[in-house]
Amino acid sequence: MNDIIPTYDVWWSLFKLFTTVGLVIAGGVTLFYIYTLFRYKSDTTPEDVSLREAATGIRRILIETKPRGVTRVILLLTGVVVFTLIVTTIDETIYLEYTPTEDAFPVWVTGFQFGWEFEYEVDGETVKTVGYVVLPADTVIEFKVTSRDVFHTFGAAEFKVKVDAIPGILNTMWTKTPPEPSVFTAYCYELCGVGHSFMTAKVIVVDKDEFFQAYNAGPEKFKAYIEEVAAKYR
Ligand SMILES: [Cu+2]
Repeated sequence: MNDIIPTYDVWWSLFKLFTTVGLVIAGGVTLFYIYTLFRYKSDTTPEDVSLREAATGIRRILIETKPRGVTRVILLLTGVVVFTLIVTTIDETIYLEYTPTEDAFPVWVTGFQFGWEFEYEVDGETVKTVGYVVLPADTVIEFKVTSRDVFHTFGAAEFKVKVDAIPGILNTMWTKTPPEPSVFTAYCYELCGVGHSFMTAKVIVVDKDEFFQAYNAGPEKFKAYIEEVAAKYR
């Protein structure tokens, strides 16, 4: 399970790739623009050409000019850049879509107007929390997400992934929790009514050993443990 790249690392690698390519191209285009401003500065005064003639001229150039020389190179470069970005993104998207291990820890999530309910399966019994979820650190989690009323979207900025919560449909989303205990907030990412902005849930990431010790002690002990943890953050 340790060789699994967390969803937030995948996101950052894509972010850096797109930002770098974007900045390089923006820099090149800006320099080229400044160069052409001076290089092809017109000697004629604006009064020489009427607006109507100028418009016709530009349209004619766009229609009649066949790509050649520098234009071809630019088109080829654009093609290469776009193709590379598409290929990289498909690769990463498939990775994010696919749950990387069957050992992922399952948590059921139900959205409602306006909050989140979480369910754990402990020894065949269901342990429920509302408004918060306690998760083990450094663990692959599989969220099984649905809704009991309207469309919502479950996610947290720290995970860098989100998934639709739709009544009657069980969507899944995987993520890997941070290596150290931490607390952050999950949000609803789809406008779902007047209370949408307040539709949050506290995500409490705790020590992995401590979590599984409580989890393996059975439903009663586990429920007491997560309630005790949550009480610290009220
Ligand atoms: Cu919502």
